[in-house]
Amino acid sequence: MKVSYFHVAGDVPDTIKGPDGPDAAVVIDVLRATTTIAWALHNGAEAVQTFADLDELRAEANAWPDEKRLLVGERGGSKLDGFDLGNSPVTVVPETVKGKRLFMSTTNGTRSLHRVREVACVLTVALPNREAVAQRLINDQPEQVWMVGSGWEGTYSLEDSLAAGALADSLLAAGATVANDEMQAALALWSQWKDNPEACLRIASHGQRLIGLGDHDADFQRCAGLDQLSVVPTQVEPGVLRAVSG
Ligand code: 3SL
Repeated sequence: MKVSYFHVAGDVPDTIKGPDGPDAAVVIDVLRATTTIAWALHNGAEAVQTFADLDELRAEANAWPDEKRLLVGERGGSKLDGFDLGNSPVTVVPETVKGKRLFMSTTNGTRSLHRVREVACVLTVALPNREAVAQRLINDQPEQVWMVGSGWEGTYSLEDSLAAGALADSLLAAGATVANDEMQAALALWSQWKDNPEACLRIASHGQRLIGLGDHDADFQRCAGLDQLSVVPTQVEPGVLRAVSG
């Protein structure tokens, strides 16, 4: 297994669609989309359907029974008006999400998912389900794995690289090899922060943005909690993620 990392959707080469493309893509948005997805599916959501475009989201959601859907929307770190939930892993508790489909759009994370949606195997990872996703990849042994961060509006983000390094650390221990310099740098970052990932999330620019918006202590705790969940969010049709245990 060869593992590469791309910081943001815009860095993903167009060869993604050809014979040199990946066998598996793993999308990362530690703060907070892929952490919210992992917790929502762990807590019993039927599926999370992701959208880059809000009009498409509303059209699809309107075709779904009212009592079985939740609209999850975030822009700039805040909940969108008219949506049921913002993008926080703390709010997707069983009483709210069990049996429901979450129609979700976020500033960056859902764009990365959109970029890779045609890959044969698409997973999402965050720190709480890092080991579960690693075990799935180790079992399935895809030849080329592309991890894709979400960043912030096209720019690098520290916390996504941290999680890429965390996942790669587990994969390398099982025999995987590094295929690009971005992956090598992410491993170095993980080795620096692995004893205190929350500190890394808090100094990251998006961590600072969230702190500027108000108290996000519970979000930081949840997003930094390592290897707590066995759920592996897996794309089952374009844009639709379901829980599969690792
Ligand atoms: O950028 C995104 O997709 C979001 O995860 C950002 S936030 O953490 O909800 O502010």
